[in-house]
Amino acid sequence: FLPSPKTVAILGCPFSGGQSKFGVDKGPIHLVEAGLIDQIEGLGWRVVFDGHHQFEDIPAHPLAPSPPPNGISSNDSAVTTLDASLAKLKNPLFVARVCESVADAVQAHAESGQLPVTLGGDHSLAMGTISGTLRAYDQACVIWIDAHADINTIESTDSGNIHGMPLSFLLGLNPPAPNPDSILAKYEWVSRLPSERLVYIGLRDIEKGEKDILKKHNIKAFSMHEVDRYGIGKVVEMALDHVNPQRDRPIHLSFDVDALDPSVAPSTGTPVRGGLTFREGHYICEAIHETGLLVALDLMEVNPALADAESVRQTVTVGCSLVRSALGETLL
Ligand code: Z70
Ligand code: MN
Ligand code: MN
Ligand code: MN
Repeated sequence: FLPSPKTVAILGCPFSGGQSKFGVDKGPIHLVEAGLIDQIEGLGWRVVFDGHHQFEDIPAHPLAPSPPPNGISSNDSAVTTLDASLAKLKNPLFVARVCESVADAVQAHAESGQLPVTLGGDHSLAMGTISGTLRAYDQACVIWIDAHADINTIESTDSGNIHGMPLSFLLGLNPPAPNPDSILAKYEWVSRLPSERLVYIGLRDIEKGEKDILKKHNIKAFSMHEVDRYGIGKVVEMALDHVNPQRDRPIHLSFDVDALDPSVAPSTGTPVRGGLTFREGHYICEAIHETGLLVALDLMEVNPALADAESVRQTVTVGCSLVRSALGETLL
Protein backbone atom coordinates (compact mmCIF):
# COMPACT_ATOMS: atom_id res chain seq x y z
CA PHE A 1 0.00 0.00 0.00
CA LEU A 2 1.47 3.28 -1.14
CA PRO A 3 0.34 6.61 0.29
CA SER A 4 -1.46 8.67 -2.33
CA PRO A 5 0.94 11.07 -4.03
CA LYS A 6 0.83 14.71 -3.10
CA THR A 7 -1.96 16.31 -5.09
CA VAL A 8 -2.70 19.81 -6.37
CA ALA A 9 -6.27 20.78 -7.25
CA ILE A 10 -6.46 23.52 -9.88
CA LEU A 11 -9.48 25.79 -9.47
CA GLY A 12 -9.87 27.96 -12.55
CA CYS A 13 -12.07 30.90 -11.58
CA PRO A 14 -12.91 33.01 -14.63
CA PHE A 15 -14.50 35.80 -12.63
CA SER A 16 -14.29 39.57 -13.07
CA GLY A 17 -17.27 40.83 -11.04
CA GLY A 18 -15.16 42.33 -8.26
CA GLN A 19 -13.81 45.09 -10.49
CA SER A 20 -14.71 47.07 -13.58
CA LYS A 21 -12.32 46.01 -16.36
CA PHE A 22 -13.18 43.16 -18.71
CA GLY A 23 -10.69 40.40 -19.39
CA VAL A 24 -9.47 39.31 -15.96
CA ASP A 25 -11.91 36.39 -16.25
CA LYS A 26 -9.68 35.11 -19.10
CA GLY A 27 -6.63 34.80 -16.81
CA PRO A 28 -7.17 31.20 -15.72
CA ILE A 29 -7.79 29.95 -19.27
CA HIS A 30 -4.53 31.52 -20.44
CA LEU A 31 -2.57 30.05 -17.52
CA VAL A 32 -3.89 26.54 -18.15
CA GLU A 33 -3.37 26.82 -21.93
CA ALA A 34 0.22 27.87 -21.28
CA GLY A 35 0.80 24.40 -19.85
CA LEU A 36 0.59 25.04 -16.12
CA ILE A 37 -0.88 21.62 -15.34
CA ASP A 38 1.88 19.71 -17.16
CA GLN A 39 4.45 21.95 -15.48
CA ILE A 40 3.11 21.13 -12.00
CA GLU A 41 3.02 17.42 -12.85
CA GLY A 42 6.63 17.82 -13.93
CA LEU A 43 7.46 18.74 -10.34
CA GLY A 44 6.11 15.39 -9.15
CA TRP A 45 2.59 16.40 -8.15
CA ARG A 46 -0.60 14.66 -9.13
CA VAL A 47 -2.93 17.36 -10.52
CA VAL A 48 -6.71 17.31 -10.51
CA PHE A 49 -8.48 19.84 -12.71
CA ASP A 50 -12.26 19.63 -13.07
CA GLY A 51 -12.39 22.37 -15.69
CA HIS A 52 -12.90 26.04 -15.04
CA HIS A 53 -15.62 26.91 -12.59
CA GLN A 54 -18.82 27.98 -14.26
CA PHE A 55 -20.70 30.72 -12.53
CA GLU A 56 -23.53 31.05 -15.04
CA ASP A 57 -26.08 29.53 -12.64
CA ILE A 58 -25.42 32.53 -10.45
CA PRO A 59 -27.31 35.55 -11.82
CA ALA A 60 -25.06 38.56 -12.35
CA HIS A 61 -27.97 40.91 -11.85
CA PRO A 62 -31.13 40.36 -9.87
CA LEU A 63 -34.12 40.01 -12.20
CA ALA A 64 -36.47 41.87 -9.90
CA PRO A 65 -35.97 45.58 -9.16
CA SER A 66 -33.65 45.93 -6.20
CA PRO A 67 -35.13 46.65 -2.80
CA PRO A 68 -33.36 49.35 -0.81
CA PRO A 69 -29.88 47.84 -0.21
CA ASN A 70 -30.63 47.25 3.41
CA GLY A 71 -33.99 45.70 2.75
CA ILE A 72 -35.97 48.27 4.69
CA SER A 73 -36.84 51.91 4.28
CA SER A 74 -36.40 54.11 7.28
CA ASN A 75 -35.72 57.65 8.30
CA ASP A 76 -33.23 56.41 10.88
CA SER A 77 -29.95 58.13 9.97
CA ALA A 78 -27.76 55.11 10.85
CA VAL A 79 -29.75 52.98 8.43
CA THR A 80 -29.58 55.69 5.78
CA THR A 81 -25.77 55.87 6.15
CA LEU A 82 -25.44 52.10 5.86
CA ASP A 83 -27.74 52.08 2.82
CA ALA A 84 -25.61 54.78 1.21
CA SER A 85 -22.43 52.74 1.80
CA LEU A 86 -23.96 49.55 0.44
CA ALA A 87 -25.33 51.37 -2.60
CA LYS A 88 -21.73 52.18 -3.66
CA LEU A 89 -20.79 48.50 -4.00
CA LYS A 90 -20.61 47.01 -7.49
CA ASN A 91 -22.25 43.57 -7.97
CA PRO A 92 -22.28 42.80 -4.22
CA LEU A 93 -24.75 39.92 -4.44
CA PHE A 94 -23.02 38.28 -7.43
CA VAL A 95 -19.58 38.57 -5.80
CA ALA A 96 -20.90 37.12 -2.55
CA ARG A 97 -22.48 34.09 -4.22
CA VAL A 98 -19.50 33.35 -6.48
CA CYS A 99 -17.08 33.59 -3.56
CA GLU A 100 -19.26 31.34 -1.40
CA SER A 101 -19.17 28.65 -4.12
CA VAL A 102 -15.38 29.06 -4.35
CA ALA A 103 -15.12 28.63 -0.56
CA ASP A 104 -17.04 25.35 -0.79
CA ALA A 105 -14.72 24.09 -3.56
CA VAL A 106 -11.50 25.08 -1.78
CA GLN A 107 -12.73 23.55 1.47
CA ALA A 108 -13.62 20.26 -0.24
CA HIS A 109 -10.24 19.93 -1.95
CA ALA A 110 -8.33 20.93 1.20
CA GLU A 111 -10.27 18.50 3.37
CA SER A 112 -9.45 15.67 0.99
CA GLY A 113 -5.75 16.43 1.48
CA GLN A 114 -5.21 18.29 -1.78
CA LEU A 115 -3.49 21.65 -2.18
CA PRO A 116 -5.94 24.02 -3.91
CA VAL A 117 -4.36 26.41 -6.42
CA THR A 118 -6.93 29.03 -7.39
CA LEU A 119 -6.37 30.91 -10.64
CA GLY A 120 -8.16 34.26 -10.91
CA GLY A 121 -9.97 36.15 -11.83
CA ASP A 122 -10.04 39.21 -9.63
CA HIS A 123 -8.89 39.31 -6.03
CA SER A 124 -12.40 39.46 -4.52
CA LEU A 125 -12.21 35.66 -4.99
CA ALA A 126 -9.84 35.48 -2.02
CA MET A 127 -12.83 35.95 0.30
CA GLY A 128 -13.84 32.52 -0.96
CA THR A 129 -10.43 30.86 -1.13
CA ILE A 130 -9.31 32.01 2.33
CA SER A 131 -12.66 31.10 3.88
CA GLY A 132 -12.31 27.63 2.35
CA THR A 133 -8.80 27.31 3.78
CA LEU A 134 -9.90 28.48 7.24
CA ARG A 135 -12.77 25.97 7.31
CA ALA A 136 -10.26 23.17 6.65
CA TYR A 137 -7.42 24.60 8.78
CA ASP A 138 -8.70 26.91 11.52
CA GLN A 139 -5.15 27.93 12.53
CA ALA A 140 -4.12 28.99 9.01
CA CYS A 141 -2.33 32.29 8.40
CA VAL A 142 -2.38 34.43 5.25
CA ILE A 143 0.53 35.97 3.36
CA TRP A 144 -0.89 38.56 0.96
CA ILE A 145 1.40 39.69 -1.88
CA ASP A 146 0.01 42.80 -3.59
CA ALA A 147 0.61 46.39 -4.63
CA HIS A 148 -2.70 47.14 -2.90
CA ALA A 149 -4.02 46.47 0.60
CA ASP A 150 -7.48 45.26 -0.58
CA ILE A 151 -8.88 46.15 2.85
CA ASN A 152 -11.37 48.92 2.11
CA THR A 153 -14.58 48.62 4.11
CA ILE A 154 -18.04 49.37 2.79
CA GLU A 155 -17.56 52.80 4.35
CA SER A 156 -14.03 53.55 3.14
CA THR A 157 -14.29 52.32 -0.46
CA ASP A 158 -14.33 55.02 -3.13
CA SER A 159 -14.41 52.76 -6.16
CA GLY A 160 -17.02 50.29 -4.86
CA ASN A 161 -14.92 47.53 -6.48
CA ILE A 162 -15.04 44.56 -4.15
CA HIS A 163 -11.59 43.29 -5.24
CA GLY A 164 -10.33 46.25 -3.19
CA MET A 165 -12.24 44.97 -0.10
CA PRO A 166 -11.89 41.21 0.50
CA LEU A 167 -9.77 41.55 3.64
CA SER A 168 -12.30 43.85 5.33
CA PHE A 169 -14.83 41.02 5.16
CA LEU A 170 -12.33 38.34 6.23
CA LEU A 171 -11.22 40.44 9.21
CA GLY A 172 -14.78 41.31 10.18
CA LEU A 173 -14.34 45.07 9.76
CA ASN A 174 -17.78 45.70 8.25
CA PRO A 175 -20.91 46.17 10.34
CA PRO A 176 -23.16 43.19 11.03
CA ALA A 177 -26.23 42.75 8.84
CA PRO A 178 -29.09 44.73 10.41
CA ASN A 179 -31.63 42.26 9.02
CA PRO A 180 -31.74 39.14 6.82
CA ASP A 181 -32.55 41.10 3.66
CA SER A 182 -29.48 43.31 3.91
CA ILE A 183 -26.68 42.85 1.37
CA LEU A 184 -24.44 42.33 4.39
CA ALA A 185 -26.35 39.14 5.27
CA LYS A 186 -25.02 37.65 2.00
CA TYR A 187 -21.49 37.95 3.42
CA GLU A 188 -22.16 36.26 6.74
CA TRP A 189 -20.66 32.97 5.47
CA VAL A 190 -17.19 34.59 5.18
CA SER A 191 -14.74 33.06 7.68
CA ARG A 192 -12.95 35.21 10.28
CA LEU A 193 -9.21 35.71 9.98
CA PRO A 194 -7.64 37.20 13.15
CA SER A 195 -5.71 40.33 12.14
CA GLU A 196 -2.45 39.03 13.63
CA ARG A 197 -2.57 36.13 11.18
CA LEU A 198 -2.36 38.42 8.13
CA VAL A 199 0.84 39.89 6.69
CA TYR A 200 1.41 41.85 3.49
CA ILE A 201 4.43 42.11 1.20
CA GLY A 202 4.78 44.48 -1.76
CA LEU A 203 2.34 47.29 -0.92
CA ARG A 204 2.77 50.65 -2.63
CA ASP A 205 -0.68 51.96 -3.59
CA ILE A 206 -2.74 52.30 -0.42
CA GLU A 207 -5.61 54.72 0.10
CA LYS A 208 -5.72 57.00 3.15
CA GLY A 209 -8.71 55.14 4.57
CA GLU A 210 -6.82 51.86 4.19
CA LYS A 211 -3.74 53.27 5.96
CA ASP A 212 -5.99 54.23 8.86
CA ILE A 213 -7.42 50.69 8.97
CA LEU A 214 -3.93 49.10 8.93
CA LYS A 215 -2.85 51.36 11.83
CA LYS A 216 -6.04 50.94 13.84
CA HIS A 217 -5.86 47.15 13.70
CA ASN A 218 -2.08 46.97 13.98
CA ILE A 219 -1.81 44.91 10.79
CA LYS A 220 1.70 43.93 9.77
CA ALA A 221 2.72 45.15 6.32
CA PHE A 222 6.02 45.14 4.44
CA SER A 223 5.69 47.76 1.72
CA MET A 224 8.21 48.19 -1.09
CA HIS A 225 10.03 50.58 1.29
CA GLU A 226 10.79 47.68 3.64
CA VAL A 227 11.72 45.44 0.70
CA ASP A 228 14.26 48.11 -0.33
CA ARG A 229 15.54 48.57 3.22
CA TYR A 230 15.94 44.98 4.37
CA GLY A 231 16.00 42.94 1.18
CA ILE A 232 13.46 40.32 0.29
CA GLY A 233 15.15 37.52 2.26
CA LYS A 234 14.87 39.37 5.56
CA VAL A 235 11.35 40.62 4.75
CA VAL A 236 10.03 37.09 4.17
CA GLU A 237 11.68 35.92 7.39
CA MET A 238 10.11 38.81 9.35
CA ALA A 239 6.74 38.19 7.72
CA LEU A 240 6.86 34.51 8.72
CA ASP A 241 8.00 35.45 12.25
CA HIS A 242 4.90 37.64 12.54
CA VAL A 243 2.17 35.28 11.29
CA ASN A 244 3.88 32.00 12.03
CA PRO A 245 6.34 32.44 14.92
CA GLN A 246 6.50 28.70 15.75
CA ARG A 247 6.44 27.68 12.06
CA ASP A 248 3.49 25.43 12.84
CA ARG A 249 0.56 27.20 11.16
CA PRO A 250 -0.71 26.21 7.73
CA ILE A 251 -0.03 28.98 5.19
CA HIS A 252 -2.40 30.39 2.58
CA LEU A 253 -0.43 32.42 0.01
CA SER A 254 -2.55 34.92 -1.93
CA PHE A 255 -0.48 36.38 -4.75
CA ASP A 256 -1.83 39.33 -6.78
CA VAL A 257 0.32 39.48 -9.90
CA ASP A 258 0.24 43.30 -9.70
CA ALA A 259 2.67 43.01 -6.76
CA LEU A 260 5.30 42.47 -9.44
CA ASP A 261 6.69 45.49 -11.22
CA PRO A 262 4.75 46.32 -14.41
CA SER A 263 7.95 45.67 -16.38
CA VAL A 264 7.69 42.05 -15.17
CA ALA A 265 3.88 41.55 -15.19
CA PRO A 266 2.29 44.21 -17.42
CA SER A 267 -1.06 42.49 -18.12
CA THR A 268 -3.04 43.37 -15.02
CA GLY A 269 -5.86 45.78 -14.25
CA THR A 270 -4.03 48.21 -11.98
CA PRO A 271 -0.28 48.21 -12.67
CA VAL A 272 1.71 50.32 -10.19
CA ARG A 273 5.34 51.19 -10.80
CA GLY A 274 8.03 50.36 -8.27
CA GLY A 275 7.05 46.74 -7.70
CA LEU A 276 8.74 43.45 -6.90
CA THR A 277 11.39 42.26 -9.31
CA PHE A 278 11.10 38.90 -11.06
CA ARG A 279 13.47 37.35 -8.51
CA GLU A 280 11.85 38.99 -5.45
CA GLY A 281 8.47 37.56 -6.48
CA HIS A 282 9.93 34.11 -7.04
CA TYR A 283 11.96 34.24 -3.82
CA ILE A 284 8.76 34.75 -1.81
CA CYS A 285 7.22 31.66 -3.40
CA GLU A 286 10.40 29.58 -2.97
CA ALA A 287 10.80 30.55 0.69
CA ILE A 288 7.18 29.74 1.48
CA HIS A 289 7.54 26.37 -0.23
CA GLU A 290 10.62 25.71 1.92
CA THR A 291 8.54 26.08 5.11
CA GLY A 292 6.63 22.92 4.12
CA LEU A 293 3.51 24.66 5.46
CA LEU A 294 1.81 25.85 2.25
CA VAL A 295 -1.76 24.52 2.10
CA ALA A 296 -3.37 26.83 -0.48
CA LEU A 297 -2.27 29.24 -3.19
CA ASP A 298 -4.05 31.98 -5.15
CA LEU A 299 -2.69 33.59 -8.32
CA MET A 300 -4.92 36.54 -9.09
CA GLU A 301 -5.46 39.51 -11.42
CA VAL A 302 -3.78 38.21 -14.60
CA ASN A 303 -5.69 40.12 -17.29
CA PRO A 304 -4.82 38.98 -20.83
CA ALA A 305 -7.06 41.65 -22.38
CA LEU A 306 -5.05 44.61 -21.15
CA ALA A 307 -1.81 44.59 -23.12
CA ASP A 308 -0.13 43.59 -26.35
CA ALA A 309 0.46 39.92 -27.15
CA GLU A 310 4.07 39.90 -25.97
CA SER A 311 3.14 41.49 -22.61
CA VAL A 312 0.37 38.93 -22.17
CA ARG A 313 2.77 36.08 -22.91
CA GLN A 314 5.29 37.53 -20.44
CA THR A 315 2.66 37.91 -17.68
CA VAL A 316 1.17 34.45 -18.17
CA THR A 317 4.65 32.91 -18.23
CA VAL A 318 5.67 34.63 -15.00
CA GLY A 319 2.37 33.61 -13.40
CA CYS A 320 3.08 29.96 -14.21
CA SER A 321 6.61 30.19 -12.88
CA LEU A 322 5.45 31.78 -9.58
CA VAL A 323 3.09 28.83 -9.10
CA ARG A 324 5.89 26.37 -9.87
CA SER A 325 8.19 28.06 -7.35
CA ALA A 326 5.52 27.84 -4.63
CA LEU A 327 5.14 24.14 -5.46
CA GLY A 328 8.81 23.32 -5.14
CA GLU A 329 10.66 24.25 -8.31
CA THR A 330 14.22 25.14 -7.37
CA LEU A 331 17.01 26.83 -9.30
CA LEU A 332 19.57 24.14 -8.50
C1 Z70 B 1 -8.38 50.53 -4.72
C2 Z70 B 1 -9.86 50.21 -4.57
C3 Z70 B 1 -7.14 47.26 -6.33
C4 Z70 B 1 -6.28 45.58 -7.35
C5 Z70 B 1 -6.85 47.62 -7.59
C6 Z70 B 1 -7.68 49.59 -5.69
C7 Z70 B 1 -7.76 48.14 -5.29
N1 Z70 B 1 -7.73 50.53 -3.42
N2 Z70 B 1 -6.79 45.98 -6.20
N3 Z70 B 1 -6.31 46.57 -8.20
N4 Z70 B 1 -5.81 44.37 -7.62
O1 Z70 B 1 -10.56 50.30 -5.58
O2 Z70 B 1 -10.31 49.87 -3.49
MN1 MN C 1 -13.06 20.70 -7.95
MN1 MN D 1 -5.23 42.36 -4.90
MN1 MN E 1 -3.46 44.56 -6.47
